[in-house]
Amino acid sequence: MKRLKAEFESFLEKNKDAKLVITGHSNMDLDALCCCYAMRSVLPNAVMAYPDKLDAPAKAFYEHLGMEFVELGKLNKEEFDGLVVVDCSTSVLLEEAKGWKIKLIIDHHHKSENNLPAELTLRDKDAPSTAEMMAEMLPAVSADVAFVLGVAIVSDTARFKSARAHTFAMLARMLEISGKEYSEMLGFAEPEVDLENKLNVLEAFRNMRIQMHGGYVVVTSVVPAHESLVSSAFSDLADVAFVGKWKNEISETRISSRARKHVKVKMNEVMQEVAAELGGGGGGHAKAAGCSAKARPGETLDKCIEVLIRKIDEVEK
Ligand SMILES: [Mn+2]
Repeated sequence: MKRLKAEFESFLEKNKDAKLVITGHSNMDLDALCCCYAMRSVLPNAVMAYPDKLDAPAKAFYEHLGMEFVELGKLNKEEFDGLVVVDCSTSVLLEEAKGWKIKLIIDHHHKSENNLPAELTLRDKDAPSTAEMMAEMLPAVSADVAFVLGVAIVSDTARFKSARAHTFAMLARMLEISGKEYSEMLGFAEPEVDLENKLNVLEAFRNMRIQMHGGYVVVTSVVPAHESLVSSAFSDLADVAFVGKWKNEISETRISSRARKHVKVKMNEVMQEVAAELGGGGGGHAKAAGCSAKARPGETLDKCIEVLIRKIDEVEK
């Protein structure tokens, strides 16, 4: 971490006046959004941009704070010195980075085969959020930056499920600097799901298939939208969840997968193999991962189960 902090500081030294664009992964979550915001605090000439859209909690927080982002695809690359990417280092989740010179990536995801090339990549795959890295690395943290980083830490650890001692130390510091209560951060980190989405998730429960493999309860479902919200909801009880959505525009399936903490198989490895076999990209974390596949959702979910069973056997041996 000391090395990352020093490299970040020397990057800032060289680029503090640069005209950069700060962005995160597609369907930005709170970690990506808040890290863009925190990054902007040390790159005053930078513009913040989203590649496509924000997920529901990120959108609500964005609107609450009145943040100003532009659409990445609408910017003219010639007018900027390059791109800074937070919370993402794979081209699968940032196709819009194509043609941009990437000056800096800060990420806590594993390096994938579709790794984005950057002049400097600061990666800590043991960090449960990019926000935790930012909280440590920023030379100075203002009250409003501390507040957004605190919200992102609570959100991206799924309320501390993936936390480590350092997470609590950083959160305590963010609470102190921001002067806010934990309950206020939690309110933005885990906002109430709106009525339409609640109905969507409950509908997915109705269409869910339940199987047993290696002593694990494994569930699958095909949904029209919100696959990650659905797979999170499933994994409140199911040991492993795979949820698929068909993307008609690009003729591919998106899978969101989750595993409960006692599951020994790593979901990012399952997702990578599924993607490799069906033509797509995959990655993420051990307990929460995703992939794309050039196959219909039913076939893709079958492949997920096949790879999972294989991985369970490998782990048993
Ligand atoms: Mn993250």
